[in-house]
Amino acid sequence: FSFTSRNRSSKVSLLTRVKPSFCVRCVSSEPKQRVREPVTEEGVLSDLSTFPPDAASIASSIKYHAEFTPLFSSNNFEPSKAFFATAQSGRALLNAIGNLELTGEYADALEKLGHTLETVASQEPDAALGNGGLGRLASCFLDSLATLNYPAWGYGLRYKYGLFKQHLTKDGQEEVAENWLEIGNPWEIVRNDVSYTVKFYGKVVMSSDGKSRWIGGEDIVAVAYDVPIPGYKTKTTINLRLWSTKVPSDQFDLSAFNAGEHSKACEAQTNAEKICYILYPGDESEEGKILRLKQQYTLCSASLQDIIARFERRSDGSVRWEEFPDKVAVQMNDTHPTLCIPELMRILMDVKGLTWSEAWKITERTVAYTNHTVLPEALEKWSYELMQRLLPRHVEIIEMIDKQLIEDIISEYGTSNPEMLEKKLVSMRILENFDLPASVAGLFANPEENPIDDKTGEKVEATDADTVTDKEESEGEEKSKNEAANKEPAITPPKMVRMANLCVVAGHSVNGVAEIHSEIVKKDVFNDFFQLWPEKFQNKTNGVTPRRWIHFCNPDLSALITKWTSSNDWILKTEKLSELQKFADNEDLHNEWRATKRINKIKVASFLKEKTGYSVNPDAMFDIQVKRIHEYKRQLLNILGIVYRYKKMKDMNAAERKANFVPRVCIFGGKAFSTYVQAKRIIKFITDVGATINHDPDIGDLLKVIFVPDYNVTVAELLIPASELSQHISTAGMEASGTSNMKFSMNGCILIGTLDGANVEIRQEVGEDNFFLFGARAEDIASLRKERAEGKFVPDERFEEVKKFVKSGVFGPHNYDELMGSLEGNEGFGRADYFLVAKDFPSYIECQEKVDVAYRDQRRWTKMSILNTAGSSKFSSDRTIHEYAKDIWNIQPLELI
Ligand code: NBX
Repeated sequence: FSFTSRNRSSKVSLLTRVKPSFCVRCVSSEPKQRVREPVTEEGVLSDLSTFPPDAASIASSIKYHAEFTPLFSSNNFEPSKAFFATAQSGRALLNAIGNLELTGEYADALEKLGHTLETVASQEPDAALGNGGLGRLASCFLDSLATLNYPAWGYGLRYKYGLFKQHLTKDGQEEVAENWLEIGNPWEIVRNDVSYTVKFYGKVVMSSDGKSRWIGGEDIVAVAYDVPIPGYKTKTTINLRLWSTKVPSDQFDLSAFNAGEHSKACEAQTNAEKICYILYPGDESEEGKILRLKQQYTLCSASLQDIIARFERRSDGSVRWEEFPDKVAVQMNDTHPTLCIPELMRILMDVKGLTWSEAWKITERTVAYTNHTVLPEALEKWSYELMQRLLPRHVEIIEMIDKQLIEDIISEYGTSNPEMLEKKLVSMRILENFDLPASVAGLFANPEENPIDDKTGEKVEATDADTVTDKEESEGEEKSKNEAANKEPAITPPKMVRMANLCVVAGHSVNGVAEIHSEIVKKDVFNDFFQLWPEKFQNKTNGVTPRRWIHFCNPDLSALITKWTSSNDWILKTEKLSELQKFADNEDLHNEWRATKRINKIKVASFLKEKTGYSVNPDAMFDIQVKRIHEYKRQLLNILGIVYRYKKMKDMNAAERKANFVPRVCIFGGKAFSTYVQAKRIIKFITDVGATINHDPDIGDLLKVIFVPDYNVTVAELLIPASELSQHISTAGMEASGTSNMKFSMNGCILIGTLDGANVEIRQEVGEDNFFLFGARAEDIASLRKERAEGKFVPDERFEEVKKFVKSGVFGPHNYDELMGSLEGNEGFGRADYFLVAKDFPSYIECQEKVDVAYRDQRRWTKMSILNTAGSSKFSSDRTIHEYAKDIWNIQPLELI
């Protein structure tokens, strides 16, 4: 079907594919001049409205995002600055037609065909190809890049299966494969003309010209699938290029197949295809580790080959490699794309013939790194031995970078203090558990034997008096032999490659994702690097797109904001949201605000009924914690707070209960990583608590506890607009930023939280009175942990009471010993309450009592809610992207002609 849009005279056909040969792309030699040229071999889009009408397809214009590594490639002459990430974008249709301002027309057209937009939209499976916040952030960034007309692309892998579908059974979480491509994917354009060979294994040889060459091994092919990302109210559409892997066509073993050895014939094919089967395949086995490393390398190699090929094509025959960093930026979103560094070095040196120092200068100026976690166990390390087998040339390059780093460190700190120098080297080196190179090893062999002259930094020659006689030496040897024989054989620690260190060393910029997190990155995680290169370190506080996270997911609130701020400018200029402040006490706004929230709550109530069978009262407070299940995010603190509330209710009579408690619907959602046992226990515990409380006739509507299965972007779009209180209660210093906190605040939800991640900035922006703060501060965590581990901390009586209550079996026969044991101040069951649940429990429950008091006063609550929306303007990803563009990528928006 077709129709003429309000703003654009273009026919739009649903579910037709854009033919690559009809695509256009933008080219400009200056940021402000843009001309369009037809593209035949590469279907890069800039402007949907310029597609021939019969080919212009909304359906193919925007799509899912996978675990991707957007390489936002910018530069002056083509859209291609690079950004690496994971994407998790949910559904595409409403976002696409919304950004093109065609929602009304689409709805009308569908109605004429006997359908509603809502039903059609609900047919689309969520593209849950990301993991959590990291991936969703990348999707928001793509929306902002397109909206703001920045020349940028995303790159990623096209996973056949998403993370997993979460089912809840009587045993807790069960994972089921998520076959999101099963019924086809109208949002992608397969580009069989854009493919690259990616190599694994093999060996490095020196060719006659003295250059290293990587030969042999196993080759696979990465084929591009393009996903157009249209901006809001602009003609710009950027590209998300996802790679799918297959076996090179000449490698199908026809003779084996004909000889009846079918499995053998298909082996190479399966090997290649399985690289893109799933996101984060289990990596406990050796096979699993190899697969993950193959995924990372495929992404890096194919994307860089693509970027370089485009750079060369644009260079009019004379490639000036030194200009590469002016034209291309690669933003590595976490460490998954770290192999970009040695891959760019390899291509520049081994394929393009540059010298080490030329290639290094280019690489350094091109790549930048965003850190998303301070958890030491989440900082990626790869086995050196495995990496050397799979990527022998890259390991040589990494060794060279490591050697160069050692030299830099020595030249900065000198050798006069070997102890300090050794500490620096141990903490900063890319290669972990390695001996020092021979050139410096002597310094540390035995400082007693090799004293260093403090003034000159030179080794002092041994005098006769220092000389060990042969006899003494052999006696010494004998002694050590005896000692060794009596000891357990020493376990040699495995040699590892530290990916984050490589990113910090090679990147010209390193950023955290919220102010407090960036400070921790400087003061703690990468402090030694910060001391050496302070100019590299930056903060880029995360943001979320106000299009998806207010305008589309909460149309009633959007209309209200437009009405009260007198225009819809706020969608692009979120600073206009602050105009709501002047109406924070206006009764009419209050009534409309509350009515909007109530409509959203009713929608959620019917969703919960359908998904879980539980009925909830839409007049109760909707209290929500939705995020990945992780001990540091402390869903356990939330549920123990609920248990405390329940126990208190049980100790009262009906009248007292009613007088003392505000009715609440406590909603949880989130996936636990499939091998994260403790996280799965938490899910099981929450569902068990819910099963008891929800069926307790004494409690009724006063308290409901619901775990929403299979939390994803679509569920978030439904829950967030209906939320009144949301929980962001991580142990201070552990959540890098959080982004759902921003979405909740934008939608007029009040946060209860610790001073962690972006909470700190949200509280500053919305005002201290409009945020429920509790808990220990980041700077106190280390000493509190120590106190807890040493058994010096005495938990609050109320906490002990709650644990006893759980152990009494009130929530069923399941044994929660291990879960509850993790909260004891000893190491018996894990990490001695490492996340300080016991410590923060009293301030948390007291804060929750203040929440009840505030909610009873609906005028006060509504004002707080309005002031949250009004104060959330900083958290638009448009602001974040402008900062990346200016401070890291050095790019400007294109001005459309
Ligand atoms: O990135 C998340 C952080 O936890 C959030 O605080 C932050 O807001 C968000 C965006 O900056 N990190 C995250 O989602 N990490 C991963 O998904 C991840 C997955 C696997 C892995 C490392 C990180 N090996």
